[in-house]
Amino acid sequence: MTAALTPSGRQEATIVVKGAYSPDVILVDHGKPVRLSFLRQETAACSEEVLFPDFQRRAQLPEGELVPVEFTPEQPGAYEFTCGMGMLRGKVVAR
Ligand SMILES: [Cu+2]
Repeated sequence: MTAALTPSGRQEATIVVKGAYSPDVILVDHGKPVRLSFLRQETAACSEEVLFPDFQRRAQLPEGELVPVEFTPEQPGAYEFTCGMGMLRGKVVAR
């Protein structure tokens, strides 16, 4: 899916975490800030943390809480995010 552009110029999307990331591919424009809000709808320990290694971001995802993760992809490319064990995977594609 394509992230929604807000009036402030930020690109936003909500990602549900339940056995997988949904959506698991988010399209954005490079050079503009991105905010992904994670909503974890399960208690499986696997998904309790999300990592964005390319942006040095990580976040704990308490069940039922909307947790924002912000970064700016300065270059076009595909940037992976995973759970703490690397089992769940998604990516941000910046064009
Ligand atoms: Cu995991």
